[in-house]
Amino acid sequence: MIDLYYWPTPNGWKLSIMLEECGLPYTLKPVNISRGEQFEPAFLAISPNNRIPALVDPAPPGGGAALSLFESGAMLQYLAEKTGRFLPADLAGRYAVTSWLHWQIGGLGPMVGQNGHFLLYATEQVPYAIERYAREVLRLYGVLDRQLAHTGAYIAGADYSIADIACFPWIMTHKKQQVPIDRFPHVQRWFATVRERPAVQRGLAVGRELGSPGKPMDEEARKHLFGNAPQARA
Ligand SMILES: N[C@@H](CCC(=O)N[C@@H](CS)C(=O)NCC(=O)O)C(=O)O
Repeated sequence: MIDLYYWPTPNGWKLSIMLEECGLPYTLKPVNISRGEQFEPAFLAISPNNRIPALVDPAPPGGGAALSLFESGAMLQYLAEKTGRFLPADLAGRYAVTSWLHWQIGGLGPMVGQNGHFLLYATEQVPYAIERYAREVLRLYGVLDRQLAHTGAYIAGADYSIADIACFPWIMTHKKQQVPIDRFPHVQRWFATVRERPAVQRGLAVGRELGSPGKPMDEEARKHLFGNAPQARA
């Protein structure tokens, strides 16, 4: 059975949602990133970048040794290939999904992450950084809105795909991130549709009891997450 190394965060939810969508059984391996467990050697052997999610599949297609993966985009692609779901078989369709998947990994995720950092967690207010990331997040929402206006359905076309699964948890943070989603009607429509999916609801509920939604971040979590932990300095 697949082991999912996980904490209930936007990047973690991508994988809990995907596994629920595919109906694949998995064992949850919580990695408490607020307590520094992402720096433990056993976890680093699976995820050298000290980030969740990661997974180990003891039975990869075609046989062979257990496969260990990090980076959510690679993991989504792997599970899509393993199950034949949420990634079109035709070349053009597959690369439309791949392009939007990479757009999420290289653009939407990091920019929304930095926006949240400077808006909500930085110890000092840095207006230049706040404005820079807020503008970039609005630009990215605009890009997604135009794409969804064009497809009229899901991000990479008529069918729900791993591009939708990757983007959804980051758009879900729009209120906290102070993004006026009503300025992006196609994103709003898509978001409401994806949120209704039972597997998305199940994926978001995975490990809900582990997190502390709504609670302010404590000092120890700040140390581990914002680079002041000894392990991060080493
Ligand atoms: N590009 C990575 C990003 C993963 C990531 O940033 N994960 C965060 C949680 S959402 C994490 O593990 N943070 C731990 C840390 O910053 O030490 C992916 O897509 O898997």
